[in-house]
Amino acid sequence: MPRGALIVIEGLDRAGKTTQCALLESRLYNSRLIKFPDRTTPIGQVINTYLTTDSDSDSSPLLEDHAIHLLFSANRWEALPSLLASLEAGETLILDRYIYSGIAFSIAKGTLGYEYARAPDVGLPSPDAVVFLDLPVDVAKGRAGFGGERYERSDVQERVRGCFDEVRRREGAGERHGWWTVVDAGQGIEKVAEMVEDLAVRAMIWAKKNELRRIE
Ligand code: Z5A
Ligand code: MG
Repeated sequence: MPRGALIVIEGLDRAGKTTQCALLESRLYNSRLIKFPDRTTPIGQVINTYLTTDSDSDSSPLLEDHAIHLLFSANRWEALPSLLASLEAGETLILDRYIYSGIAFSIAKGTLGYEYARAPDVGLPSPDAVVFLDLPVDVAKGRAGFGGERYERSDVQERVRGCFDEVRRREGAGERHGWWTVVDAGQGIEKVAEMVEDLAVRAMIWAKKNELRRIE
């Protein structure tokens, strides 16, 4: 049986990642959606406390930047057996954020270098397609839910947007031309969904003919 495709949806806050992942899962036969961070595991619960607490306190001391970065990566590694089982069983895996959020959000702090930030994810499965939903921060601010968590501030989001540009330049290049696509997330939900579905179908065709790679 051919392996399943690994499709990653990335983007800034409120770009519509979760909306699009759910739509894609509902439209693709034999697909499975996983969101990172997975806040349900013990590691994920530490991450959740970090994200939902905006300052140092006795009940929740601020985690050092490298330490929280490694926990985000550990949260992906703990999902590895399940990711591989799905792909081997031929399921299309849709990931709502992945290592690229990990790199961009951490390097935006200015305390971690690019190579340090990407190193802990080396060895994880490499996506067959990355769809980056791009949205100006001032548009994202107008969408429901912006502002509730640690990174949901305009200055942070602006820095992260610049860091995602660097991630796209460094990770999206190479011989697999077109595997990283930037989609204008300011369009209507259905319009974006059609583009995402088209990219997903191409990734599924690619995955049938090519072995799964690992992040190198
Ligand atoms: N993080 C990290 O630091 N390191 C890591 O390794 C990883 C993550 C994996 C987790 O956030 C935080 O962790 C995140 C990065 C960091 N911090 N920030 N910022 P999360 O993923 O759990 O965040 P969330 O609460 O799910 O928000 P989100 O993912 O940023 O939003 P979204 O999924 O992109 O958007 P949405 O929920 O689909 O849509 C938002 C609203 O907009 C909703 O009302 C929709 O109906 C509406 N919407 C969606 N699409 C459209 C269009 N096209 N037009 C108009 N309105 C729309
Ligand atoms: Mg989301």
